[in-house]
Amino acid sequence: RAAEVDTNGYIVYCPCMGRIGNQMEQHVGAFHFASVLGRTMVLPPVVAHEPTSTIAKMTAFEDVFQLAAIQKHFKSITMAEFQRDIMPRIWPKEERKVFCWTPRKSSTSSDDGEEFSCRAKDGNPFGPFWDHVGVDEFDQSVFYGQTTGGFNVGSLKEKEKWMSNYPPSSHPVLAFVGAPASFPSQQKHWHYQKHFRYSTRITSKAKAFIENRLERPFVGIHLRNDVDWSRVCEHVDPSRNLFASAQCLGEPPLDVSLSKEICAPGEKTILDQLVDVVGRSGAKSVFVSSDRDHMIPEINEALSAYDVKAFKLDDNDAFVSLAILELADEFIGNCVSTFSSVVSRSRSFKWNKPKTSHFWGYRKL
Ligand code: GFB
Repeated sequence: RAAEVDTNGYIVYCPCMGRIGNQMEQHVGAFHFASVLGRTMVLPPVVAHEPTSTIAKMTAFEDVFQLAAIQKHFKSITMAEFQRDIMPRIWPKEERKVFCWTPRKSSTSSDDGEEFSCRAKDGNPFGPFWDHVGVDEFDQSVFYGQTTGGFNVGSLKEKEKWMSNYPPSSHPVLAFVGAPASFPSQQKHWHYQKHFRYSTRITSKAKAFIENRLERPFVGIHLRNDVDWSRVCEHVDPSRNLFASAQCLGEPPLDVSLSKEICAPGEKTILDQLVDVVGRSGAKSVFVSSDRDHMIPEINEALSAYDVKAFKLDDNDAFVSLAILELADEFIGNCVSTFSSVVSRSRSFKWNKPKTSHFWGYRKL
């Protein structure tokens, strides 16, 4: 059955910045924005950057998340339905505007003639994303930063600006070059994470791994230790949040300083803290998720007195890892990493009884 047109309009955006964690940080704000404006969200694909390809890979939203759980709370439509049923009716080729905060400079040319454009299709993943949506080109760029004060539609005034500047009657589709949301996410939007439930494929793999390989209670840990991460941690400033660090430090002014040890914990910090959590929780196994070094031998050695062993996935599937970590009895994550923040938000908001999270190198005062 063809989807009906929503006369309140649609929002479509490219999750063009960062990977899974970065994208989720922005989704929680963007879904809030769509709700406040009363528009239907076109469910964005997960954009992945694979080392073997120069073109980003798009995975349909509904292959990763449960549609029913999202649609129970948000007016939303799959990208496929939007393309098939909505685009031809309300968003014809010659009327496609694209929204960005300010004009974007070309990354490849110094062509001044085109300076005032969103350059929505310029570069990867921008070009591949709009190709995926089925947009060959946009007819006009709209710089909403000049007119609306942003996508912080917390106040009625901001909402009214959006409604009066871009009413659904003349702007049925608000298409954004990047997520209409702040990065990192705002604490007041974290609860939206509960509606992002993993698809049956992912959940059943996670549950099977827990059942077959782990013994409860188990501690799930996230070790973010690939080489790109040490470069991030060079930017640690003790008095400021970095990426997702509000998940442990809260909003400024910070009570505890951000440190290199919180961002890139050393082996001693990791093993001492893990032994402590295992000891206090009576855990019987450990699940390790990592982008590089899972430290399985080191962990097994450190936990030998407890007769507790560490396990990792055979295929290192990132979404299955996230699904296992949110189900863990205890979780120790990286406070700065947005990959860890997906887990901590899920643990806080997805379950009837909230699950707490610990962070490497960080102790609550
Ligand atoms: O998710 P993400 O934006 O979080 O990017 P950070 C990290 C990516 O690394 C994930 C992989 O999306 C995964 O592809 N990764 C990290 C993992 N941890 C794991 C893991 O435990 N298991 C698996 N399978 N994969 C920042 C980004 O990463 O890193 C910034 O936010 C920037 O955009 C910076 O790229 C260097 O916040 O951790």
